[in-house]
Amino acid sequence: MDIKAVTLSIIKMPLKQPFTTHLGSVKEREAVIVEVEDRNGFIGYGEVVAFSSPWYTEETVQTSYHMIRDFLIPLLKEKGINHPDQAFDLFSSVRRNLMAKAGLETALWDLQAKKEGIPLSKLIGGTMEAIPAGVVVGNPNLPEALEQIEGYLEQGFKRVKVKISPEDDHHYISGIRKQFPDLPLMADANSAYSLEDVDRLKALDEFGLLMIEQPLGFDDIVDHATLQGRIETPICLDESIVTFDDARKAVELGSCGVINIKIGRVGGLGEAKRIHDYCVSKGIPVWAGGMIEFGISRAHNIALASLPGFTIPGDISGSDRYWEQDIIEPEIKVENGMIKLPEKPGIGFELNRKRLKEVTIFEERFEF
Ligand code: OSB
Ligand code: MG
Repeated sequence: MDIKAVTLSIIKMPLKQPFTTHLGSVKEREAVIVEVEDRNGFIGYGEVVAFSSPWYTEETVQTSYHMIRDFLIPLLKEKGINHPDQAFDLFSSVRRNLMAKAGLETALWDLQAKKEGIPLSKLIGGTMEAIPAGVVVGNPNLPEALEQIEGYLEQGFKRVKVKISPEDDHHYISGIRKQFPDLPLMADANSAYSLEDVDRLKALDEFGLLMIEQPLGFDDIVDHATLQGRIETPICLDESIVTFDDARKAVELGSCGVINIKIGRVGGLGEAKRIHDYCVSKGIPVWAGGMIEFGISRAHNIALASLPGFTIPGDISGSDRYWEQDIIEPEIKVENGMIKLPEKPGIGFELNRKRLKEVTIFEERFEF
C-alpha cells in the first residue's frame, strides 16, 4: 500500500457525565489515534478503543500502544500488504490483541477508500444512505435515567439500551416500562449474572425487551445456550464474540439470537464484515456496538452499520453524546433519530487538528 509513515497519538478527554455499569464508572476516556500516510499524501485514520484499564476486555491503552509500536508496525513495514483485507492475516503471528490490530487495520481501510476516491461504506459493500441512531444510558439511578431517556426520545433516538445487574433489575426495568410502554428497549448486563439467576432473568421476560445483552460470563457461550433455552427474551452476545469462530459456534449452539458486532473487539473491519456476512447467511440479526468512542471510531461504525445485515439500531449516537468537542470535523450529528452516511471519500470526516492537539498527551511518528 506504499506506506510512508504511521503516527500514533494518545489522547485524553473527560466525559460530559460518567458512564456507569456494575463493573464501575468511566469518567475520563483515553484512546490511541492512528494515522497512516502513503506516498501520495493520503492519510487514513483509525482509533484504538481499548480502555485505560482492562475492565471490559484484557487490553488497555498502554498494551495496545505497545503492540502497535513494537509488533504491528514492524510487520507492516517488513512484509507490506496490497489491500487492507490482508492486514488481519499479516497480523496473525500476534495472538489476540484485537483492539490494537483493529486500530491500525481500520486506518488502512480509510486510506484505501481515500485512494480509490469512494466512501468507506461503499468500499465494504454498505447499502444504506442513513442509519438509525441508538443510545446507551449508563446510570443506575432510576429517576435520572428516566429523565435522560426522555431527553433522548425528544431527539428522536430509535432505540434505548440500559445497563442492568441483579441488584435492582426488575424494579429498574419495570420503572422504565411504566413510563415508556412502547419504547424499543434493551438491557446489557456485562456478565453480571450466573446460571443460578435463571429465575431473575426469566422474570424480565414480561417487559418485552428487544434482547438481553451478555447476561453470563464474558467468555462463555455454553451456559448462554442453556439460558436461552429457559427464557423468552433473545440473548445478544457482546464480550463472548471475539473471533469469527466464536460467532459460528455461538450460532450453532443456540447461545444467542442476536450478535453485537464491535470492530475493535473482533480485530478490525474485515473480521467484522465476515461475521456480518455469516450472520446474514444464518438469519441472525446484528447491530453495531459502541465503546464510548471518539469520532474516528464512530465514523468507522457508521460505515459498518450501513451493511444490509445491520437491521437493529446500534449504540451509535452523535459526537455530543459524550464530548464537549470531538476530535473530528464536522462532528457526527443525529437528525430526527438518523445519522446520514457521509459522501466524501474514506470515513468522510477530517481530524480537527486544533482539538486533537489540545487533548494529545503523547505522540510518536514512525517512518517507513
Ligand atoms: O458492553 O456494550 C458494552 C461501553 C463501553 C464498554 C462496553 C459497552 C459499552 C456500551 C456502549 O454499552 C456505550 C456507548 O458507546 O454509547
Ligand atoms: Mg455490551
